[in-house]
Amino acid sequence: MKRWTVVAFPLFTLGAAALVRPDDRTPPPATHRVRMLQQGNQYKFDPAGLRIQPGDVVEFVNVSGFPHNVQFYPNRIPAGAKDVLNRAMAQRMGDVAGPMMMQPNAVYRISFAGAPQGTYDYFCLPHLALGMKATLIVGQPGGPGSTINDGEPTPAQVPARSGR
Ligand SMILES: [Cu+2]
Repeated sequence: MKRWTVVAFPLFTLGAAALVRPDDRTPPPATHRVRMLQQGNQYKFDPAGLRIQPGDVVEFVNVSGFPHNVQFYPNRIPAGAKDVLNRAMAQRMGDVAGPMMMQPNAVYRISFAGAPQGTYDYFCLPHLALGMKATLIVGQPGGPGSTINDGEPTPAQVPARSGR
């Protein structure tokens, strides 16, 4: 009887785990990190090209050369993305514009839950003229951000899997 109990418990546990996630083709949300930094006289997002899956979270970390912010181009994000971003972005300065980050190692977190798939171009306002620009692809690239490019990575330059 004792031996039966020892064997049965792990089997039952495996069965329960399988029931919790019946469809394992849908990956759980992942959290990605993008560092905002200064290297010499260059200011950049690292990685400047990031591909995530719908529902994932991106954490922007204030590493050096700040203040930085995360600001999307309203005309270079997928249709329907503006309202989702405005809800997802805390302490905005304006439309799809994150706050100035002043503190070292501060983290600005954006959840892309409910965000449409496509190409999201963004920049750092204080360092826009210095080329601090980036591209985020949610799912598959698409929308105006895929065709308008002025210095940030093109969709073809964004690794298919990055930042996990
Ligand atoms: Cu910056």
